[in-house]
Amino acid sequence: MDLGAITKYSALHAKPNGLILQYGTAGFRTKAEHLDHVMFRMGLLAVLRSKQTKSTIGVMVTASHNPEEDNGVKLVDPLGEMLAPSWEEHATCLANAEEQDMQRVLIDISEKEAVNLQQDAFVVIGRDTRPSSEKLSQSVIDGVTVLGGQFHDYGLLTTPQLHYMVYCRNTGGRYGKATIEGYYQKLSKAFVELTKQASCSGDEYRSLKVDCANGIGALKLREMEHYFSQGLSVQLFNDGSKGKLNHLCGADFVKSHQKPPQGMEIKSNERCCSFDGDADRIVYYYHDADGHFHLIDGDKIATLISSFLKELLVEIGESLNIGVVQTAYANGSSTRYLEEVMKVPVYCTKTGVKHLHHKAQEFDIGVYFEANGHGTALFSTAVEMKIKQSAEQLEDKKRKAAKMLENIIDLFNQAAGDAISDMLVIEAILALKGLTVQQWDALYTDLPNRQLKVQVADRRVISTTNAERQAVTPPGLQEAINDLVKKYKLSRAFVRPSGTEDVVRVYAEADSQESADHLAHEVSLAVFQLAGGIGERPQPGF
Ligand code: 16G
Ligand code: MG
Repeated sequence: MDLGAITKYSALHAKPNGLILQYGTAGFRTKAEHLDHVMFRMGLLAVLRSKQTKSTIGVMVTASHNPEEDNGVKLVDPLGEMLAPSWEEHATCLANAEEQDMQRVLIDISEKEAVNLQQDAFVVIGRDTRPSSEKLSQSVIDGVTVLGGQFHDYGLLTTPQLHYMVYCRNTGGRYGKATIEGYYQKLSKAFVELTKQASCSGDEYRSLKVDCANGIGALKLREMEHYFSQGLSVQLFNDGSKGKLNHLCGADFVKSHQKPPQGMEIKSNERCCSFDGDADRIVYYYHDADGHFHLIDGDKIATLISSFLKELLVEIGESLNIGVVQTAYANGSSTRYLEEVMKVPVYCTKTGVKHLHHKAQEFDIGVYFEANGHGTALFSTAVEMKIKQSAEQLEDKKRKAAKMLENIIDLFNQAAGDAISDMLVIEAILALKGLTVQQWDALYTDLPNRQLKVQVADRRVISTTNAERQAVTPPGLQEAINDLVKKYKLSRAFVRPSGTEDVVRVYAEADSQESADHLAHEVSLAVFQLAGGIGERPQPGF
């Protein structure tokens, strides 16, 4: 390590005095103007991680669904996964070190993690379309080069595309080619082969309206469109040509406001979807003939996908273990439907993709989705091999199912939840099953629900257990929630400190919207009273 050079370059990316940031659920996120030093330092850290794992590491510059003025950065581990927890701690330490402590912190990390500093390092970098992203990714590159790392800058990419590149590079090309064409070709080939099998390929299945949140998804989908146009035609809205990123549009807006994005004209029963700002989330929706808006969120996407996979397995005659992974935010109706009707085992983990991804890896086939639309399906290597063999050997009908499954395995981005890949999987399943968006929606009816935020002096006073469904501290809070929940039918409520904002989140569901709203309000009051609420007491009404 050339400590002199590091000190010199670090001073060019100086940390604002007193600024403390945390590597949160999805990396660092804050106002873009506070991030230059963090980017430089994450370049340094990526080199150390690459040397330690003897693999390519990814660095993605994005703040996903957050406002355009924000930015963020996260590291991608060798198999396309989120950074390992012990390295998240190193990231926080390094980002918060004062200039004069930088050298010591770097040496500490290298020693603790037994990093061989002589080892080569390779880092790949991607960024979203935020105005601040280009300069910030240059700061990452400065960090990489000053520590002697090699790099490839992919420039503009969706977050899942960067995960894909990392995965491809570390598996010797077996997963796919680590180029943007490689990504387009792999997914499109699988999609076109799959949809060729559909007996219903009428107009209804051929077109889809996509709200791209004025983000990177628009650019990439436009580039990719002609690769799969045989199977699907997409009409892009909020493509970044005029509107602001994530403003009144995108998956997060649609899911949290339960209304359509601005800038998209929707006719009744037309199938529409929204990506978020870095295209790793997707939700679907439509207007019925009476003009009512219907949201089809991550839970219903997981249901469609896992049901279809289960059907294919039954057809092939394979009894592989398939599991669905959700979080506490999953609508109670979805969990009930999966367990009782589909007979698929369901597991609940803490919020944050890394927790779901990790759990899903325990199954032959693990389907995971957050209600907010982030998810994918993972297939174990053994399953992939078995399916490939079946596709060669089995007789006609079974072979067809095995072939479909083979295509589906290729179509899912197994490195991360991916709006583009999920969209193509969903479109293929709808066409193959001949399902309209209304029929899909009608699988089950969501329980009415409400989410609220409460401001408290220190959100860390709330700790939870049982995958965030129960509060352990402060004392008395869980008992209070239990008593409130008892007052309503089909009700459930939980609270958790946010991992991305300085607030406590409240979730409630019940048999009617009115009850869900009341319950959420009462729970907010309990949080306010028992967990040190600040500012105005929560008011009823939304
Ligand atoms: C991050 C997570 C997302 C999670 C959300 C929760 C990733 C890539 N993203 O955006 O999965 O749902 O945080 O935010 O892990 P909250 O803790 O503020 O509720
Ligand atoms: Mg995102």
